[in-house]
Amino acid sequence: MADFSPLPVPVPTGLDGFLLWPEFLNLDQQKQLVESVRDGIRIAPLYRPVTPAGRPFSVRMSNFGPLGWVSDREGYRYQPHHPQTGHAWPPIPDLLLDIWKATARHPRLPDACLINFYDADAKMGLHQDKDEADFSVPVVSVSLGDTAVFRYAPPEGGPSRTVKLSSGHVCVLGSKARLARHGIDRILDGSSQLLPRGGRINLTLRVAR
Ligand SMILES: O=C(O)CCC(=O)C(=O)O
Repeated sequence: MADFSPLPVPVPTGLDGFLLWPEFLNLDQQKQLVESVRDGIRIAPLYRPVTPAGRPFSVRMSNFGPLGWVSDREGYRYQPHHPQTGHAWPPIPDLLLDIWKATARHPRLPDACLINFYDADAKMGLHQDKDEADFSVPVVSVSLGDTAVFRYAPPEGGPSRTVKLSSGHVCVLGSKARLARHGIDRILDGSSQLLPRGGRINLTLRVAR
């Protein structure tokens, strides 16, 4: 089990069930995850999915795990293979499983980890994570590289707020916030030196089935 001590205290987010740990990961752990992502995308290359309406995402994606989240003209779903290569996704790195155990505190382990890569212009519209079978299991999200402006709003709607997610931040959407609306307004280009060519990696761990 990776050492996350001293375990930081989550900061207030104003939304019940949305937990945010700034700088949860030290620099070595962040670099280790970047290496794991590099290894992963050698097996399962980043690609640009399209929405069911045929619009390309600005984010490029890949996955770790027995299941990976994909989007195409057929809709949103989880599947065991990369849509372009047809090969299985690489396994979820142990460090990510340790982060899950330390933050989600749920008896089930994730079976899917979406890799989102944002370049300086990429963003993600407000949405809910609803393609999973059991909404009682939280979602855990890890940020690496350039800082993102993360927008969130209660599941039932109402005013949204923003918070900056910097490299090493970890957040959990669970209980009343499991179906929170959330997205990425923008990337603060050049805000981190972690990725030599800039950009942001987000790793979102979920139990899909
Ligand atoms: O990049 C992020 O922090 C959010 C990613 C996200 O909302 C998703 O993959 O559903």
